[in-house]
Amino acid sequence: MSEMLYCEGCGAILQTTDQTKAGFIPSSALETGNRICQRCFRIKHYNEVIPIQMDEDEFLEILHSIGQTDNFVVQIVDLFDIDGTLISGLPRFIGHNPFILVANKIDLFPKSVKYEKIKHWLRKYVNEHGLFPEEIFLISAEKNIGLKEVIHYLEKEKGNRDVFVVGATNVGKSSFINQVIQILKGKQSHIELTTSRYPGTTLNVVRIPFIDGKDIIDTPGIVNHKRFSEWVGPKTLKAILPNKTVKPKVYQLAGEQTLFWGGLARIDQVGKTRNNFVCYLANGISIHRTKRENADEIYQKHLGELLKPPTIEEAKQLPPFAKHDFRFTGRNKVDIVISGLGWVAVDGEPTNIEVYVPKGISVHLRDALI
Ligand SMILES: Nc1nc2c(ncn2[C@@H]2O[C@H](COP(=O)(O)OP(=O)(O)O)[C@@H](O)[C@H]2O)c(=O)[nH]1
Ligand SMILES: [Mg+2]
Repeated sequence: MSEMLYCEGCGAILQTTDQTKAGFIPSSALETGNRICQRCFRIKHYNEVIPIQMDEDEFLEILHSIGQTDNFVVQIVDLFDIDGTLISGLPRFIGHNPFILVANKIDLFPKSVKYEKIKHWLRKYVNEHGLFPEEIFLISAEKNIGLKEVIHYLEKEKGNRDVFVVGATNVGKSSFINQVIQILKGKQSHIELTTSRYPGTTLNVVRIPFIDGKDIIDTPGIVNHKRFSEWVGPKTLKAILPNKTVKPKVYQLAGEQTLFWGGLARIDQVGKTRNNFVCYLANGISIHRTKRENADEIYQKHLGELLKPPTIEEAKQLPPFAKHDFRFTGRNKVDIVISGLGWVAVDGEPTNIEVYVPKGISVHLRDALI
């Protein structure tokens, strides 16, 4: 190949020599004018994935280069995993460039939630993490909610700048750009970035003509190794990522009880108190309530069967449980967040709570979101 060609789905440099490396395309396909690598083709048509390791240094270089010129930045976070997908170090990378925060996947929240309340909560939360976006938007890239507002804002405020879309892996960056281009150009656009539930789908920057001769630019995601989605096998991944509005599951616990979220997490109420535990997680994960004193035995006997996901095979790939201790003061409602899996909103009397998740996954407390 003389000139360099890039995959229109993931941004990798197209090559015809090594099937195991990014950007491979059979030469026959390339000759007929195709500009989609084999990996993107398979993700799109068969929902199959061929894992390719993204070089993290290469990626940080991309991010740093954003800060060296005049750009407008859109940071996307996943509303279902805010803590796991917020990049609080963003200003370090983008310098003085302005940015907005676009919180995606609002379609997963119960219909009754008040957008203004969530936005208010988010603003406070990101401010506390040292981020001061120009504006915050709640959207669903998939269900086309709130996209027009973002486009209007960009049209008005971006000035003579390219727009870089950044964020953690899997927050919906590519889905967002596909939808924006669809709204702006309709069927004229033949461009479709590859999207999938597997982290690491986009491999390089992809420039797409946007407004006023400027581009909108897709980027690979930053990997956060403390999220569930970075640890589990494909079957478990499918089960834990919600694809529909999440139905909160309410448990009234009356002392020394345990909730298992499949075999992925165990939440213990320690002490003889009365509490409400409202669980927000993918509808397909079954919750199993038991007496705390029996929890160990049930876990040993039934992991991968009664307690699933994970499947028995995929359970073997997960690290053993590690314990996280929390004190619920009873003063105001809190969420205990398990990164990439969901959260439990706790209300009621003061109590201690123990959470067990595979070692390496982040668990923490926050003010209740809903
Ligand atoms: N429920 C829901 N899922 C979404 C939405 N946007 C994207 N996704 C899903 O999130 C996953 C990652 O999307 P992708 O665009 O590839 O994310 P990227 O890695 O940030 O580019 C895919 O499985 C998408 O179907 C949304 O608005 N709602
Ligand atoms: Mg992507």
